[in-house]
Amino acid sequence: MSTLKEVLAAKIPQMREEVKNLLAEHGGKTISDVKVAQAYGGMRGVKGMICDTSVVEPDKGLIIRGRPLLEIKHLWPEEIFYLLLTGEVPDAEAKASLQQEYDKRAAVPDYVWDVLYAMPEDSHPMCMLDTAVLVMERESVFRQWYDKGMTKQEYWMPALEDGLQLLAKLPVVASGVYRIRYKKGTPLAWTPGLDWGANYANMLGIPDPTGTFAKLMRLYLNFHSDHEGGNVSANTCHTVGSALSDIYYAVSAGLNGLAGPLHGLANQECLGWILELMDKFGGVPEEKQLRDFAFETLRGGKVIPGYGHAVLRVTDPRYAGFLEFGKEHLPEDPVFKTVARVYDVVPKVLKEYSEERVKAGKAPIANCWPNVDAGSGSLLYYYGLKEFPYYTVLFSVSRSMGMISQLVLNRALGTAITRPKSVSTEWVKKQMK
Ligand code: AMX
Repeated sequence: MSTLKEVLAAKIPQMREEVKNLLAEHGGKTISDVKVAQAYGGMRGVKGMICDTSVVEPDKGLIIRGRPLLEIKHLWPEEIFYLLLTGEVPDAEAKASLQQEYDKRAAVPDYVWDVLYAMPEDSHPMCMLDTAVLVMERESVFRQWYDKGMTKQEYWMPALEDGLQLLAKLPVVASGVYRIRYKKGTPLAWTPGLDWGANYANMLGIPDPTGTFAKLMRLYLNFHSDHEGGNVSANTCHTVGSALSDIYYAVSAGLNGLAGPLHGLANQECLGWILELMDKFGGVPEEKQLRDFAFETLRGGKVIPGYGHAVLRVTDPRYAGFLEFGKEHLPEDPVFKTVARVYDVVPKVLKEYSEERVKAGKAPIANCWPNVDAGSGSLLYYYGLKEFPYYTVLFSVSRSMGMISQLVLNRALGTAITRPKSVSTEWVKKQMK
């Protein structure tokens, strides 16, 4: 049976050869032009980096290694990580082997708990998670190998080891953050032989007599694993990693980006908005009440969390997958029913509001459909995970798979340090004359 490292070692020479030939033959050709509005607008749509783990099609959503997400929603997180890295779904043996790799690496150093316990009681769970990842930097095998001296060809090997170490520890640390921050008791230990998703569910300490919460966790960890290379967290992780900073530095930096309200933090805001709505109307609101509440939010200068996307122009398949899970497992739950009703009303409200904006000379809302964050919170809430500032931590554990696989592949390909050219407003003005 081959380990993940052996499978990658066999594939990497071919990947390198492919890129070398592509560059030799087409290196001088253009793949993107940049408009002034894009330079001022977050580089939206500028094709300026490579990511082979996944793509996001505006009309289809996430496609991991050529497989549309809803076709692979049954895969467990271990299988997704293997797929992201190698392009192949592992067979049962390879999956079990990866689970054993995690078993060997899941112990968390004591100093991590000391640091977490020393943090102020009102620290945001994301700040606690990012700090824990960063403080483990001293464990980096990449840094040890680098300090001793290694060839560029070898970079990916200690990077993979760091990645496996971090992935194995993340559910332990993240569940520990939950238990410390919300005073649920001391952190719980990893159970050898149990899969990554069920282990995380188990260590949170949420009662799960039917195993459905563990099922939701596997789905959640699958759905959030990757979203190509340009989003804030992946792009930040890539940029920091491109300086040969190790995986602990790079992933912690990426997660700091995920902690922003326009990115990963939106999922905590979504449930807050839903509960506020239910509170105002004493339960599941009528469509008219919901419509008024949505307009009130927009006219108050706020965004409707969970709706809109930088790339997607359709309902996010991840939202669709969560909606399907909710319909199967908790169809009568009032919070879930409210989420489903929001989906019937808010896209129309956003379209109307967008037309008003355009009349007032503002940019339209490019996408009025729900993104991943619009529904997941209601499912977590139902199973008893009610502390919604924690939700971005779950997102982080999952997204680390994408960031780590992208980083290992970039080490294998020897991707250059990131250094786009910035220009000044003066320069732009001169060009336009
Ligand atoms: N409610 C109100 N206004 C919205 C909106 C929403 N849900 N989505 C977009 N808009 C507004 C923008 O704020 C922007 O207004 P401005 O010109 O006055 O600043 C205008 O529409 C144009 O924006 P856009 O081109 O449609 O979107 P974008 O690529 O600039 O931003 C995103 C994308 C996700 C940040 C934005 O849609 C948003 O703020 N959504 C709500 C927050 C959210 O759900 N974030 C989660 C994203 C997914 C994730 O990373 N987890």
